[in-house]
Amino acid sequence: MASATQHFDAVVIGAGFSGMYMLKSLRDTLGLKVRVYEAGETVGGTWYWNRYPGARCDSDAYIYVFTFDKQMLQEWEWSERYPTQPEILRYLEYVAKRHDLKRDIQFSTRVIGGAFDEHTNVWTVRTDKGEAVTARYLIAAVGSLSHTNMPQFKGLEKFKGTWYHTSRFPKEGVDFTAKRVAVVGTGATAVQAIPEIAQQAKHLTVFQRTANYCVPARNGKVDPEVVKARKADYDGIIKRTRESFFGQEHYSIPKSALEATPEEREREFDKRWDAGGFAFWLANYQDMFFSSEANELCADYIRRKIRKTVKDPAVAERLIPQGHYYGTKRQPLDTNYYETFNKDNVLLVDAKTDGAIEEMTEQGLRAGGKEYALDIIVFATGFDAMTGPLKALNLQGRGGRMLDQEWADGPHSYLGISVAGFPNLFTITGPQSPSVLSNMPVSIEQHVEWVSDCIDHMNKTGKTTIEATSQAQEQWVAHVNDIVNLTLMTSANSWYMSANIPGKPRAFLPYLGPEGVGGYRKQCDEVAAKGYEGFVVA
Ligand code: NA7
Repeated sequence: MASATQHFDAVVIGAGFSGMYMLKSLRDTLGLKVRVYEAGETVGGTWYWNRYPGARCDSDAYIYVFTFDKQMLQEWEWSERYPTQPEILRYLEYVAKRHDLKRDIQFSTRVIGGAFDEHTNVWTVRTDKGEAVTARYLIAAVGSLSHTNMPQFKGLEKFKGTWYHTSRFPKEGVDFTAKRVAVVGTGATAVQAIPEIAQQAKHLTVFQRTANYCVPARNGKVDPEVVKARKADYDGIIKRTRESFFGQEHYSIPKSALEATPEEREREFDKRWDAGGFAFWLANYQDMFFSSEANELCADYIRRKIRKTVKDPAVAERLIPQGHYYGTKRQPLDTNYYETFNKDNVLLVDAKTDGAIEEMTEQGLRAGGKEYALDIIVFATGFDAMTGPLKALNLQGRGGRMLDQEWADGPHSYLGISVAGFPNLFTITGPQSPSVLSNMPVSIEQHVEWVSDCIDHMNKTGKTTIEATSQAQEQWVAHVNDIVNLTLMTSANSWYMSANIPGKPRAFLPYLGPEGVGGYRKQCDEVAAKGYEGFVVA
């Protein structure tokens, strides 16, 4: 192992939204010496890597921002309701420049290991460039959806065409013109990519394993008067999103779907459907996530929409989800997704009715005993979510324990921000925090500020280590599971439930409530106010 030559107060891994703000906060607010390592060539994290056709944010842009710099909120102008991936990268470059962040970020450098030394109480962090540095604090800002899930398809090496994963698309893009293309997967990514690829490709075959309930995004220009009003009300927006359930300005209907009359329900559903975005998912009847009967009413509405949009009834039936409740998988937002299946050059191959993918061949792929000839395969097969990026860091805590071993049966964390046996390690939007169930920047800012306050407290009180107790951690794990077990979420084979990857132990990865991100924020603040209850501070 290379010997450590430089020492930092903190090392931050990742320069996406989380790492950028963590650096800003520790360096400029606390005056600490910080090094950020980032595998990409520039800032952006998730938004640097996910450059597939149609990649854009599913949260409304006006809340998909940093709020720590009020002038940026006034200055920055988004061009549409949901910004595209290149536009988000431009935004993050603007933030990096304005706050002079890049001078402390080492790009094109991947962290390949970290070990806590129990005698000196510092972390040694190793990189793929052969470098090793030490730091008092180690902060994993590695993103929740950054570890690619590329299934081991039999025969992939035989395929003579080209293939890509959506989360590692070539920077120069891919020309699909005159090509026979396949998209494997129909999650939120594929739902964005499919309509775009279908416009260019000679022929597109979509391989669907599980149909999803999609709702319209309704992207477009935002009325300048609305933009103006929002800019004037940012203090209110910040307060409301921070106190909200999902970090969004969406509020559920305080009523059971079963109590509403059919006419009233239809009106409420229409309102949300017409508004587009996450309204149908996050601002629906309050029992939608709890009662199978209430959920069925919402699902039925979407089924009717699919049948109305897709012209071929047999294709429509294949696109209608079976076997999971509405909203229990991540809501994909649709812009011409269902309409795309009306095009002559688009074919849907559904694992349930047409047969599952068996293998890749020289000429394409075989599914349900039939070979499909292809030039390009696009795998939109998602991520080893939340735990994947952290387990890959090769972190060693007290007594030689390894994080991937500690989490062999699923995540164990305290508040989703700390792990027993791993002192001075913090995980921004880590497993068992609200994270992916919220508008990410809201949760990122909350975690960054909490960690920053904690380190400030440590320095001011002359303490050097903070570590979750096993007892507090296991109570938190039980609490996370108790809450989600009250909902329908656990019944789905979703990536939230770790069920998208063979062999990944079934466990709910984020933290749901009971009062959403607002309540969680209060819990974290109370822990700090009680002298970091549940932690050993020494
Ligand atoms: P998702 O939501 O995990 O979707 C991946 C898709 O790929 C989904 O339809 C999967 O089917 C399918 N898949 C995964 N493995 C296979 C195999 N082995 N064979 C066939 N099909 C497969 O990932 P996304 O990238 O769309 O979205 C991830 C998040 O990024 C999204 O939720 C947003 O938060 C941003 P399945 O449903 O598992 O049966």
